[in-house]
Amino acid sequence: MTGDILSVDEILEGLKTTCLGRRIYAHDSLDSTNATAKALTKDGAPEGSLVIAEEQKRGRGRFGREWYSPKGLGLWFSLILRPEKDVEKLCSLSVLASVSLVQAIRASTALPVLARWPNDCVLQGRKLCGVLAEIDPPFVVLGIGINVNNSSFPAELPTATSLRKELGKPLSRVELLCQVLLQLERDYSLFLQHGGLEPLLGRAREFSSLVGERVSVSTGEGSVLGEVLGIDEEGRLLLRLSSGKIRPLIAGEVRQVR
Ligand code: BT5
Repeated sequence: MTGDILSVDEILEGLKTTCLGRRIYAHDSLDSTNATAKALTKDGAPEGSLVIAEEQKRGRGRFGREWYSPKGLGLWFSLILRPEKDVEKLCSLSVLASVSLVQAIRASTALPVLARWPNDCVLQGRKLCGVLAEIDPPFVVLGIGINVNNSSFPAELPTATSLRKELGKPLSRVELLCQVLLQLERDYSLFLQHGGLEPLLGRAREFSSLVGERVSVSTGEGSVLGEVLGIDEEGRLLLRLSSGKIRPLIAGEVRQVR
């Protein structure tokens, strides 16, 4: 793991994909890899292009939140996708990415990571990864942040964790990146072939931190309380309300209720 620098050569050496990451834009520092990737779509960057940075100065989360992206410690990257589908319906790509992330991280570390709908990976409730899929028709920029070798986090992030903290030792970011990209490519092609998440639903359920839990989901139209039944093929969270009615939710912030 000498150096563990995210250089184009090191990444290409370990990469087994045919599309994702075949064109790489590697930077030392960027405001946000998603912002750079969006700009690159205008310059004709091909599908699968990877934008990666050692640090982000203004890494972003959903709803204008910040994503803490310190230098050399994590994987902060974005992929340019062009799914040739009705991209407006693609809220399911963040669900897809969280399932692929769980699979790849479990294979690399054997840690019991789970996916927390719609866009996180967690370990015992602590946030390890975040996904931000931004739709910019006909493109989707899929941004992924993974806390890899952080030994600590700022006080404002008491529920963040990293693979290093959980494993007690550092991990090669390049190897993990190659594993994540390969898994994402497999899952993305399944998604394209079937026109939805259907082939991934078994894993989405198995890896879910929420199935069977009582939750409160805050949506644009207020909070909804219910029990999580699963995820459907459009990536919606299926909630059973106290009336017995099943309500699919497209987006929202989930909080477990004891
Ligand atoms: C997310 O948003 O979780 C999406 C994060 C996506 C980050 C990637 S990095 C590469 C690409 N380029 C970008 O600019 N972004 C993407 P959300 O669900 O809104 O969660 C954001 C919240 O997570 C923040 O308000 C904090 O509470 C917390 N947070 C921020 N940084 C964190 C970190 N490094 N680890 C864990 N939690 C964090």
